[in-house]
Amino acid sequence: MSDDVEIAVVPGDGIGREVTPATVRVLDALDAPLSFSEYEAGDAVADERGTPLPEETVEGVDAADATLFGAAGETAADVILPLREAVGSFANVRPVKAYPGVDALQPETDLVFVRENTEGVYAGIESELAPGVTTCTRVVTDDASRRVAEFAFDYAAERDARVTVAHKANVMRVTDGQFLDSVRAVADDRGAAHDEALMDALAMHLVQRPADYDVVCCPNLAGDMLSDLAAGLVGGLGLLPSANVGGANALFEPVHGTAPDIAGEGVANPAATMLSAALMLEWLGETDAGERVRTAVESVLADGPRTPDLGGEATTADVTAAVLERL
Ligand code: GGG
Repeated sequence: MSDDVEIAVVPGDGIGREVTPATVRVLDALDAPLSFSEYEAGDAVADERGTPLPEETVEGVDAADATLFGAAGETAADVILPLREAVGSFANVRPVKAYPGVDALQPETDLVFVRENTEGVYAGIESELAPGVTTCTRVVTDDASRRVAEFAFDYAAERDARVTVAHKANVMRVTDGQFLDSVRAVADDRGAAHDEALMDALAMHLVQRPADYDVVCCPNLAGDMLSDLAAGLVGGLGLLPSANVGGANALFEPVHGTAPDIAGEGVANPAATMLSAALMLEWLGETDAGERVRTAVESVLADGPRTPDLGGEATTADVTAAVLERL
């Protein structure tokens, strides 16, 4: 591994403060020349300093080779969205996979959501027109839609997989219509086959037959919701990593949030963050190191200690110790 790979670590709030340090311990144990700088973001720093995203955090993320992020709570819109923008990400990649040994509603699930990461209703262009009357502006552009579609088709081609585009263009004719037209144009340019699915029906089909899907290209908010739904097929959000990619820099984070119901108890499942770190290592070109982390996590999921979300009684520290042993 090349020298001085600088990782910005932003634990955020809630269980982000438990699973992120656990993951840094695993990265440290790889004995690779990674260096870590920790930065604050989220609800706690907002209370202390009046801003959820201090300037030095954005500068640190900007300067780092990659960022490992934990979780954001009430201030998510002021933290995750600007950080994703800071790394220039336009695609949020969320693999959803059933792991051997983990109870899953749908054990054959193995798919990846590629979520548009910059626009749509998720951009939060909202206002109150008058008391009790609110509005949200949804911007969907051909450029951003084609850009994420190109990414999804490239991603699928590398894996010999098929793209399904999720949309609701029969109702959201202009905005989802634009997204769908842009994805179709990319598919046409490439001569690539793809499937199209109305996102409400897709939600049902994902539950019934997830094996029908490989790479699901989604508008921003739909990608957030459908990936959480799919987490329920494989054992929960404690297992879903994500990569915010597309730019010169990238940010990796578990799909889950701060989990206030268990925060502080030391029982959060660190697997999603560790698997996010594996994606980060691969993105950095350190495929062997990434594979070591993923294999160790999968081995622990198969027959090691389990946190309560997976039906066990182990703590975050127990799972981390087991991953370290199997690295
Ligand atoms: N680790 C990601 C996190 O904090 N998730 C909570 C959340 O609100 N996520 C929304 C999103 O991923 O856009």
